[in-house]
Amino acid sequence: MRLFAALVPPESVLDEISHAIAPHVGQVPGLRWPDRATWHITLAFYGDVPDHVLPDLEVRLARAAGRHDPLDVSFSGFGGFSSVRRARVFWIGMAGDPMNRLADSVRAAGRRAGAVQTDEKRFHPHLTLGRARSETDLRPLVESLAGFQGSPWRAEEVELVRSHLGGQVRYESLGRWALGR
Ligand code: 2AM
Repeated sequence: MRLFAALVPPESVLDEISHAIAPHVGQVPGLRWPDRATWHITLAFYGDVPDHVLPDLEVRLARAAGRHDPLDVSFSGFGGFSSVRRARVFWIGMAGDPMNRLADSVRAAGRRAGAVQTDEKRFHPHLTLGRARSETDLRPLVESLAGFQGSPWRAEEVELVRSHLGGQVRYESLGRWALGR
């Protein structure tokens, strides 16, 4: 099964982002806007994991979450991967560098449980808001959203998510573990 670990921001914070991007949704040629119900911040992408790994992964994720305090974070700054000029992914980032240690632990939990690690890119906390099939210049979009600053929120749980690929990607939550307990 295809798995990743994520933080899911509160609805009120997602409302702010929804509101900010609303005038642009559907207006950028080639950019698709995933359904808001799928929005999340990936901490670690595990790729395809054998079913038998799941129980151990859950134990290790619970332990990893327990070792980190809840995180006070906020959304800030829009951008593109691999760059704003040539983007296939449109995202919103986070202020500061607030969750690298947590992401390291969550990634290590997967490695120790035997989850195949396919994501070795440098961790860059973000929430994906749009995807393009070909490289797209998002400078006008990013410029028009400059100045957005999300309200502070507290990340309190790590979520393990299964992604079901298909015409429409669907995410299924397999469990949540509290930070700092
Ligand atoms: P993205 O949003 O930046 O594309 C589920 O696919 C989640 O895992 C997505 O949030 C995705 O990040 C992230 N992810 C990280 N590495 C990935 C990879 N190699 N393939 C697919 N998704 C990946």
